[in-house]
Amino acid sequence: MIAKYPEKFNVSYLTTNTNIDLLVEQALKFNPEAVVITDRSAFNDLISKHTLKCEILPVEGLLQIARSNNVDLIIAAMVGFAGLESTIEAVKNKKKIALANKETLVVAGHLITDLARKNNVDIIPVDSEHSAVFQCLVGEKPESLNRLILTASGGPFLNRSIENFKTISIAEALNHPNWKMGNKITIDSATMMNKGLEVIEAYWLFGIDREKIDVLVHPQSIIHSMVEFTDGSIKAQLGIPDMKLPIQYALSYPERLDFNFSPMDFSKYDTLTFQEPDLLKFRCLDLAYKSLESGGTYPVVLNAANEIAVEKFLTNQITFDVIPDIIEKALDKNKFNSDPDLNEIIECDRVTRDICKNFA
Ligand code: MN3
Repeated sequence: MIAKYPEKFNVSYLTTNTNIDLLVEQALKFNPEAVVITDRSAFNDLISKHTLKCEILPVEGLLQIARSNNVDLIIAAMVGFAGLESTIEAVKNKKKIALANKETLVVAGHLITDLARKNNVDIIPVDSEHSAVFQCLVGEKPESLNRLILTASGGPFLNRSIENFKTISIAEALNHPNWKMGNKITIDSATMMNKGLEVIEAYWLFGIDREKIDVLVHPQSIIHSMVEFTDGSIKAQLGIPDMKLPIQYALSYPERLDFNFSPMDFSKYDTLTFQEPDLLKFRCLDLAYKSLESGGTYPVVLNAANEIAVEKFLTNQITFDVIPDIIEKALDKNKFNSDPDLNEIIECDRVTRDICKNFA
């Protein structure tokens, strides 16, 4: 998409954690000023190869990007807590943010939205549900918003009985029915923690009461989310599940650019179905709702404990059904702080990870 619109977009920086091959391919294509490789050994690897003309920077380079005068938009798409500090720095430096990293708002929504307001910075969601809501809200007044309905595919275990959650294999959990995504978010989709994180993300992005954010299971993933207004009218945003569209919209907003899409054939989707989420089966979603309600450091603990629990599952240390147990135990141990600053968030995240490493 960026290659298609060279007059609109100019790539100044590219970053990766470990995916060096793709980074090199993109750097040769877009000629950035510099690339950042956050993983230390991947960084050393690339440095030793010296295949690029541009500067090659380690993880500290993220802050350089956030402060650069040549950058007006940053796509924040790192996985998990790792994206927090550079995103905050970018907002402080008045960079428009296309936000793909939901964890950032989950753990520090109050800090980021405050800073964005003070610095007059737009945060444009990339997450497909939030992009859908964002698109439905164009031209509407905030006070007309009555309810957000975030749709959820329900993941691969929607119809599996909870008694059989213990025997779920890693391969089964990584096999998402509708979306191709990274490992962490795919497991989050299987536990429905992903939807829980998205409820918290929506709370901060759209400034709506948490009681007015509903989750609706819609296995076909054709409706990406909906907004109900005070007159009862409901707007939905639909399309074939393809992340390229919300990414492009975040970059082109408020314009729409052409997109080489395959037209939606509704006859192939003659049945769109909906159901309430089962909070007893998908306890992670319930824990996320409760964490949002309790506020303060609870979402920080929720997120850190989830990251550790997912990692333990992916490395065969725990079974799938234990993921919510670990998160619940961590939430019980939270030393509650109702209004944590950045350092307190970082400390709470670190302490929670330490505690969770000993849970099994
Ligand atoms: Mn999503």
